[in-house]
Amino acid sequence: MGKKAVRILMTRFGEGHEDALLKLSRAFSEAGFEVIYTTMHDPDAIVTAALQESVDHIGVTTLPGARIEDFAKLFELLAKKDLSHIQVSAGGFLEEDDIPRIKEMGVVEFFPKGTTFAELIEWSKQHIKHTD
Ligand code: B12
Repeated sequence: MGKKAVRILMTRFGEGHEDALLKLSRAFSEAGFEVIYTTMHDPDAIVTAALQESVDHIGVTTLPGARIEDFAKLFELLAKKDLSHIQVSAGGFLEEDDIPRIKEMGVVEFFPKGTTFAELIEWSKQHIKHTD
């Protein structure tokens, strides 16, 4: 009681596939997280939203066809705005070789297609924490 919910910004790289974003947002919300949902997909806009909303975590879906450069830009902007404490997780569809690359950049975990919502929520409850 009285404990502030952990805030997650749910977003995407690329256009379309809003349904997945909505389903994910709903699952996180039902699991007790406070979800800020945005369909913006530009790293600049995402970092601005993360700052304004004081989020603890950013979840990115790559289903719409994310580019590896988007992740590089996201981490560059987070560092520039002193927001490197915000962790980033991602999931969806990505070339196998790109998964270790985004993890090197700073993505804490990547959830490929086939991950169940139960697995996702279990991981999130253990790993997504308050940053303040
Ligand atoms: C539904 C769907 C559509 C619908 C979208 C409807 C809508 N309004 O959202 C429609 C038919 C419109 C569509 C269109 C297109 N689609 Co489509 N679509 C799909 C489909 C069948 C399901 C996606 C979905 O909603 N999944 C529901 C989510 C919740 O489940 P999930 O994918 O299993 O995700 C799990 C994990 O990956 C993980 N996860 C996913 N994201 C995230 C994010 C975070 C933060 C976390 C923690 C976890 C996580 O959690 C989920 C649960 O465990 C997939 C194929 C498939 N079977 O997956 C293709 C797919 C995503 N589409 C694809 C493509 C190519 C397209 C089109 C470009 C096709 C075309 N040539 O026109 C267009 C693009 C449209 C656009 N730009 O607007 C490709 C994407 C390839 C890529 N990214 O490089 C896919 C993979 C199909 C394929 N195998 O080629 N599509």
